[in-house]
Amino acid sequence: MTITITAFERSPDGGKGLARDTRVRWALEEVGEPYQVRLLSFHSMKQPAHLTLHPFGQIPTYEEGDLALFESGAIVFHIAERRAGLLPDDANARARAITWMFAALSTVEPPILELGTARLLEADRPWAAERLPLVKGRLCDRLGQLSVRLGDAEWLDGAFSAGDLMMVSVLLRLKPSGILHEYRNLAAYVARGEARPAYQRAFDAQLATNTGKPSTG
Ligand SMILES: N[C@@H](CCC(=O)N[C@@H](CS)C(=O)NCC(=O)O)C(=O)O
Repeated sequence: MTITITAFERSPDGGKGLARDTRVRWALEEVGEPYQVRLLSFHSMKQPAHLTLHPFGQIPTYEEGDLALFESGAIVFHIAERRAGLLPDDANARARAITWMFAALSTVEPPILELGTARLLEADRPWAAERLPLVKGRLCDRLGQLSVRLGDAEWLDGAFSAGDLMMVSVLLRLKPSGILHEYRNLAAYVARGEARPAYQRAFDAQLATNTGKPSTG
């Protein structure tokens, strides 16, 4: 059955891979599943046709037969559950990998997004200079804890899993800030994720969309 996902017609990041369709593309590439992409303008994302798929008028969405999903976490989880390659067979290891997916999305991503908001959307507010160090401090607390847990390991819990795919995807949003380099093991972890052939194919595909150039992957 054909899988169709949605992505920005023109991503605000110009193709740096930070839009959340990249993590879905990456999961599909990891499990070797072909997919189609329906590109959406900001305007069309807010129209009834898309709102029936995504109540918040965002990307990505996922359609396969009569199944329609939104939320990148739910989509990656669905892909990982239905196809081999992203979740371990052992029940406990699988539960831990899923735990890391949730940790990425609900514990690590929020302070990263908060930093983006503080820097990009609130910089001209009178209280911005006071707030920014607080936001950065909260983020650094989380990154420090994650860095300690990862230690010298290659991945978060044994072999690469959907938990790593999600954690690397979330941490990638920090790349433009340079903060990642304050945590050498996290920077190396993200680089390992980016070096995976499946990530590169996903990245190239979204870049091709955003630059109009054919994919190199
Ligand atoms: N929690 C959602 C967030 C989705 C989201 O924020 N999508 C962004 C692109 S990465 C979007 O569509 N932004 C445009 C908008 O909100 O109008 C997920 O993980 O899928």
